[in-house]
Amino acid sequence: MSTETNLQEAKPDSKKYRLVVKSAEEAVRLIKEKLGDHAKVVSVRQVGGEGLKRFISSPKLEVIAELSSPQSEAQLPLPEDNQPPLSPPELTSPLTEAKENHAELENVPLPLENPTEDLSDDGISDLLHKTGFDESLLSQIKSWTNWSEIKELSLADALKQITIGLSDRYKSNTEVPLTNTVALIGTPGSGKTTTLCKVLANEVFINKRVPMVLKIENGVPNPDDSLRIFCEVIGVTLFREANKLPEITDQTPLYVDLPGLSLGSVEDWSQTKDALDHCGVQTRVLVINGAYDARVLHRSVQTAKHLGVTHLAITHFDELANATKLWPLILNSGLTPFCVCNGQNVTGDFSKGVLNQMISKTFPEEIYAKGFSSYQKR
Ligand SMILES: Nc1nc2c(ncn2[C@@H]2O[C@H](COP(=O)(O)OP(=O)(O)OP(=O)(O)O)[C@@H](O)[C@H]2O)c(=O)[nH]1
Ligand SMILES: [Mg+2]
Repeated sequence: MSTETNLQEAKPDSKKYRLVVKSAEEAVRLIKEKLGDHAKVVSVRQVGGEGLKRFISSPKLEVIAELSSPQSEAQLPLPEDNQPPLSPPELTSPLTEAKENHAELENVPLPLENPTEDLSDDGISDLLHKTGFDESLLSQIKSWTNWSEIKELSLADALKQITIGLSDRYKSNTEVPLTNTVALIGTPGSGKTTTLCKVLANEVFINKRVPMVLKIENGVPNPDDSLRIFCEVIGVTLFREANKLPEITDQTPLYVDLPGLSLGSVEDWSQTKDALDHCGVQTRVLVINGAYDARVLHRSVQTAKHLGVTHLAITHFDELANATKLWPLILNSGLTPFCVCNGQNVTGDFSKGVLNQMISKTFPEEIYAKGFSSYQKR
């Protein structure tokens, strides 16, 4: 495969290097050749357009590799061309990154004009309602035993207590452990295949495992050349028949891509359950489009429970201004959060830090920016 490749220092003092390659094989070879055995891949992204369809027309991967040991630094090759150093890739949005760096809730920044001003009556509840906070979440919060205290606090403190309350409830949910057999299930177009590609790229480049993919048709056509080409590019074998699969191990987990299941056809869901039982697939991830109406999402969860679903993946998170409608699903569905997807890029826009992602989209930006005093004057 002939490929235009460049190897450049991503940031002169960071020991990070950027490669643009056409396949995982080429990335592995170049990293080893140019950076040595100590280099590790820190991120991989699709270059040129978004979505699987654009990816297959000209598959290119941008790989950022980092040198971890001082010995290998000494052998560093100089950038091969005269192009200026590149900035590191945007791994996450600045807000998400800021929140991810603020694991301690005490540090959640609340840039209010007057953060110490007290709220009265149900001021906080009205304010949240006005800024589009999900009603069902709001009534859940109002049923918390400490709500009577929260509503007496200043806006900054009230938001902090709500964040703590949500986080505590998230963490107290029992987690279903992941296994080596994972299927992505959901309604048509919910983002299953795109999510699968993101998970696969993460497995290959970051976890250094060798995943396999089984594509099940199950009577419903699941034509998808793009998945086949994506698998080829990142060096993953795609199987179409379960009985041809080699042994599944910790190093060679199995991922299953399925056709979309319509909420109107319960039969499709039960057939899929039989197929997954037959293949011994234990981890069953329901992929939902987070931009859908909450009632539709609730129905998807209820329907998927008949299929023995264990985990929840949320796509189209980038399209949400506020993710509060997703909290009741996350807290009450009994499904373990799996990941959040933030865009069409098939190798990026993916986070396993669901709690941080949710917190970063719980309170609208305007609520931070707005002083409570101006709200009171309305
Ligand atoms: N904005 C945005 N678009 C996404 C995201 N995930 C997937 N998409 C887009 O949603 C569309 C459907 O994605 P697919 O991954 O093909 O969905 P699917 O569930 O596999 O679809 P079927 O196999 O046809 O049921 C594509 O155009 C994707 O690029 C996301 O997180 N954000
Ligand atoms: Mg698909």
